[in-house]
Amino acid sequence: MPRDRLAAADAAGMRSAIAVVPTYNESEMLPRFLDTFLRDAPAFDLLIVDDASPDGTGKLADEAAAADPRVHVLHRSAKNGLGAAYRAGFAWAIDQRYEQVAQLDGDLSHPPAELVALADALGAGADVALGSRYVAGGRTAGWPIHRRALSRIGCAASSATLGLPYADLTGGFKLWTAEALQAIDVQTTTASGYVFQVETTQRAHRAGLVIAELPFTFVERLAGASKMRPAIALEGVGVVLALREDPWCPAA
Ligand SMILES: Nc1nc2c(ncn2[C@@H]2O[C@H](COP(=O)(O)OP(=O)(O)O)[C@@H](O)[C@H]2O)c(=O)[nH]1
Ligand SMILES: [Mg+2]
Repeated sequence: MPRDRLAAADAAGMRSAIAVVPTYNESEMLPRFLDTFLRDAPAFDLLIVDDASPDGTGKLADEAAAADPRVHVLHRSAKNGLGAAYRAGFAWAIDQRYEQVAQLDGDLSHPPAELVALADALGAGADVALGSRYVAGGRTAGWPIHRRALSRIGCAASSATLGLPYADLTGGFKLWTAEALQAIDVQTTTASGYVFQVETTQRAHRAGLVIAELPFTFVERLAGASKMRPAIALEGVGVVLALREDPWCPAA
């Protein structure tokens, strides 16, 4: 954010930027994620939204919060999906008056250092910046062929079905202004799984927000396991079809 806007935000009692990171059974990745994030994204606070991970991720997050005032934790009572975790995290961040809200995975697939490029796009006038694997310069590293195919097909089919001109519609690396999250009424989104990413970008498009798409390299996790399941992919298909008729429309 440009310095004058930051100063104005300060004067209005706003805080500057935070990243919301949902976690479920990320105890193997969380310590590395925290080290990297706190070093590489110094302009951002961090909110971990943990769904009562049985592997103790929530306790690790609490320890990090006790050690560093930039780190905050939201504990939820059960695994309720990525969309629900993000809705809770966004509500918290807006309530705390953050000016910019990022979203990224807790397994370092979305490099925290790249938040600077997304923030520059907001500084240049975008309302939301999408980290994109599928624009020139972006890519995925370390994904097996079936994951690459699933992602590519998911992106292409969703953009074609919904008529949305974005290369990486299913990606989860984004930076929003708080106003943009409010403009899309993010609390009334309904997707529970990963298709939440499509639903929010579709709303941003319909609301006429300025959407920037910036290349980054998605790096497959080095430890821990993906929570992607066939049922989650299937929810995606159903929700994308339903989104063609989404009754939501932006406030006049
Ligand atoms: N709080 C919460 N986090 C989740 C849930 N499902 C996945 N995540 C987190 O969302 C992020 C992306 O999930 P991941 O398993 O890496 O998916 P993949 O990258 O598509 O294989 C990771 O930080 C996960 O821990 C969930 O139901 N609740
Ligand atoms: Mg992942």
